[in-house]
Amino acid sequence: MNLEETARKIRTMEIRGAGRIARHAAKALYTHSMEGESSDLASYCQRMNEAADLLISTRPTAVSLPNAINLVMKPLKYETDVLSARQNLEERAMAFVKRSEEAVSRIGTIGARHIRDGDVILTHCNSEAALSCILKAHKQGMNIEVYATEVRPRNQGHITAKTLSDAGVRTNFIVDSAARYFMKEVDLCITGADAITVNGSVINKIGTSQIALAAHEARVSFLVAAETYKFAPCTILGERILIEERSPDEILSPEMRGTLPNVTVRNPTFDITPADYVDLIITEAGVYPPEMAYTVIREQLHWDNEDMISDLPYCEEE
Ligand code: RUB
Repeated sequence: MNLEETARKIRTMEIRGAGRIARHAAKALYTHSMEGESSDLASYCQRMNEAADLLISTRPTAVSLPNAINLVMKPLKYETDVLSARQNLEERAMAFVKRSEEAVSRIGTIGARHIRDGDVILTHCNSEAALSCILKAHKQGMNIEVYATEVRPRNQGHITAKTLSDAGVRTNFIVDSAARYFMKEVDLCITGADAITVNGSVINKIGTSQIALAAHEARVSFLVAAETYKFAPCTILGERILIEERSPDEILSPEMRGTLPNVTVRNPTFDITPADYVDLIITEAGVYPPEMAYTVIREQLHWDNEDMISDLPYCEEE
């Protein structure tokens, strides 16, 4: 898949989910580097910077995207010749893809330790990292049952239900608004994350914060499964994560909206769950309470590198 095709598919959500978006962006940079004809370093850098900008512009919330691009692109500025620049960038891109795949698998192993035989688990949206924990527990022979939400308006819950069903996991498929109703039957909630701020707030699919609130009220644990590259270094500098708002067409057709002249349809794609409602964040580097987000950013993302701080272009004001 070339750069433009990847960018289009991320924008239209054919490629979706924070981890997948990051891996596809890294692969697109790899392909773009391989396919290019730049004979000098300056034109190669310009070409790759334009590619990075295009990828960054596709979706604004998942921090995995700028973090992946950052990891692949940033060392370019220290290169002195085009041949090694290309080779090193391509190696970094493929290393990121490998690291990301391994992280999801490792999160499954670590996350399964927090699931007990007989647990009923609620999950929201379609998260590879959250599913990795659930599927690992199932593979280990635990008798678990899952509540999977529908996830209006894009119905990502259908993918989750299909994955769980194919794996033989007993699954209840519910509308989003039924989450609180069923919470009394749930032992544990596990969701993924698109971004985690320095104060431990979790940005994930719209509706996540309501589920966390219902879990808190029912004294049900709320765990977040997320690779370390979902943590947002820019939030250390006080920046906020931009919450994507998608087209109202995803909720009501233009024809239907035409009959409702006084109605504005709002379609925020993600919401923010404050750290108070998150019990634990499961990463490939181990589990952390949300209060330790700063440590994760510092130790796992090496944020204190001057360059990284000085020109982080990837977070915008809410
Ligand atoms: C996907 C979503 C997922 C996170 C984590 O939203 O909110 O829960 O991205 O997923 P969308 P993963 O469908 O709008 O991209 O664990 O797979 O990275």
